[in-house]
Amino acid sequence: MPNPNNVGSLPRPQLFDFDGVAMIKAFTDNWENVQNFQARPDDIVVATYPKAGTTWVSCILDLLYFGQTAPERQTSIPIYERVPFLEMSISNPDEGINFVGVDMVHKLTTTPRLIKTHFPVQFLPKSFWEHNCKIVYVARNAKDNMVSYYHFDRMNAVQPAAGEWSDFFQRFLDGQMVFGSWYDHVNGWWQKKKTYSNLHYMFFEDLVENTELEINKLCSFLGLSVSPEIKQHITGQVQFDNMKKNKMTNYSTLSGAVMDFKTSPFMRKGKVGDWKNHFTVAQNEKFDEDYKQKMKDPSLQFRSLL
Ligand code: PPS
Repeated sequence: MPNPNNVGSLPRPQLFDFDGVAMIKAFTDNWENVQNFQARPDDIVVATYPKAGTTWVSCILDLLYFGQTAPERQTSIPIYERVPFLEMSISNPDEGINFVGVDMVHKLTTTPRLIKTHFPVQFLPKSFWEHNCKIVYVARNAKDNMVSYYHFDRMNAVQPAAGEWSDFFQRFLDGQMVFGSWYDHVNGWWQKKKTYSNLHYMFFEDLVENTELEINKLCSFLGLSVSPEIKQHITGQVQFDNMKKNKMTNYSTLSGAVMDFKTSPFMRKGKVGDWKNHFTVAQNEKFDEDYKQKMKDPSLQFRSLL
């Protein structure tokens, strides 16, 4: 009997505690090489809790830096190769899968290198801090983040099985998700921003509300001078429907072996407030109570929780 939690022939992994953070082997197997990674001063890191808008911001950055000079990238290289996932280390030769983030970064020929990570702040390799690299952190409100993560775990063989929604809901509150607690993640990076000025902290909800404004803020942070016409063009290129249609941004190149798009596509809804279609009234009350206990810093405010 095939395991219904598997996608393709890959067995679903187990979570384990790794220095106080729930992790899976795919993101710890290459630990030494990842931690010893040598950053360059102009490397740009996109850091997020999973499902917070990584791909969206990765595409924006790629277009800002290379949209004019290397437009062929956009139509020939999947976003996960243009912006490699540093800590990923998975290989399944039978399925033709071999993703080792560090090696993928080393193969990049363009400058700056754009690098994705889902690490909580304490796991980021020290070389990035030593070189004062620019870091873009994207955060998404916990309820929508949870829902998006649930659908991702249903369809992605690299992740532990999602299980029942009610169990997933509780595991999210308990921080038993790959890359640990959402609460620790968004707070950890928020605290870092207070002392590390090369960190730009942005919110998924702001991107939905006004993508162009967020692109403007990104350009200021990165010191990029981009014409209003190009910014407007990029805003159009990264709208949800366009990214969903685009094979180089919608992850369809991984559909089958790793991801099961019949269960749920990678570009699923891209909305704020979809949690209302998932949370029961009781779950919402429980969530809100728990949230108050965990989110103690009044300077970190998320929108669209109500
Ligand atoms: S991952 O796997 O952690 O890298 O996923 P990530 O890219 O962080 O998050 C995926 C969610 O972001 C939504 N998304 C977008 N929403 C609106 N507009 C654009 N352009 C866009 N691009 C990605 C994507 O649909 C996932 O959210 P959900 O709520 O599941 O749709």
